[in-house]
Amino acid sequence: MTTAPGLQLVNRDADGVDLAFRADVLAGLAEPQKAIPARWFYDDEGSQLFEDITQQPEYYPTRAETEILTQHSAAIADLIGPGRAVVEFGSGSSVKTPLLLSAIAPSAYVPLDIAGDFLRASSAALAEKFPGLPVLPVEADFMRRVELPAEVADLPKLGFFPGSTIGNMIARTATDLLRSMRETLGESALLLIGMDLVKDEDVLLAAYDDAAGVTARFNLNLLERINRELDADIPVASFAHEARWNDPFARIEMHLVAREDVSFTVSGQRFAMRAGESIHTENSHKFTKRSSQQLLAAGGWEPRARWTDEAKRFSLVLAESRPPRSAP
Ligand code: AVI
Repeated sequence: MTTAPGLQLVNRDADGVDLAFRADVLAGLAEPQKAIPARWFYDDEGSQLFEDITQQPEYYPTRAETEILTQHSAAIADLIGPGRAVVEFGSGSSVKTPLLLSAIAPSAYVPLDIAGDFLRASSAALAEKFPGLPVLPVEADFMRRVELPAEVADLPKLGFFPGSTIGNMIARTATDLLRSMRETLGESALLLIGMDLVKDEDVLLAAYDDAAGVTARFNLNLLERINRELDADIPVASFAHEARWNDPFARIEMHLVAREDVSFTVSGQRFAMRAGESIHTENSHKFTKRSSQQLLAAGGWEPRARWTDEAKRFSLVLAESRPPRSAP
């Protein structure tokens, strides 16, 4: 494994408080529409709850994308060809990554993640499954250009970004990421990206508010995490999980809604909320064929092929890096 020694990605104060977490929470709670970035969901508890969400009957994206990778593996492999270095943006899923790697005969696998522990554990598991494949994890924030290991410098690259995680970003951030991916992967790279599709509102709302209450626990865990880590006293039982469909933006929004008037302290700062007021915690954008094409184009990628699951709930798009041009 090749992680830079001493690489310090999380900035903590003397009490071990993650300073970026505290800054985001304090700034977000001071906004007129309170909001906290979704990336703070994923502490150990939240990561486990997300894994549990993917097992819920209502949460179709993981099963639909796995179906695509299984059913269309031959066509996907044909277009990608053998010998590419697969660069995964994120630590890799225990199911989807092996499906892709077994389908395409890659020359190396390079997972990028800011969460080093998670990265090391998933890389070790992968290396065991694919004994002949060089596995070269890089601990890095992939929202910016990442320096890839020298071993893959001259190999053609395939970026892999499954799960429709791109949908958790607003268009501006998603575009920035797609551009950074081009810079990380270099000329003539390919990108295989999962993009969830617009569909019946009831199906979407159920996927983000499952009957077993796992997504509700995932959302509320953010408040528990603030209490655990930021010296806070948020009355978690006074909040309810809510999933909303925002049609103009074609996205599911998750909110934490105050059931009654509440006041609480976070890191010495006092906040108050009225009953019904919410903290906006996540966007999950859904795409059409057209909107996915537009977003990819804005980020410098041209779709080459597109697959959906049988029920047309989810899409996997293979795109090619395009040099910038100003003429039509
Ligand atoms: C990680 N991401 C793609 C998930 C989604 O569907 O937007 C996160 C999630 N939030 C609630 N359920 C799942």
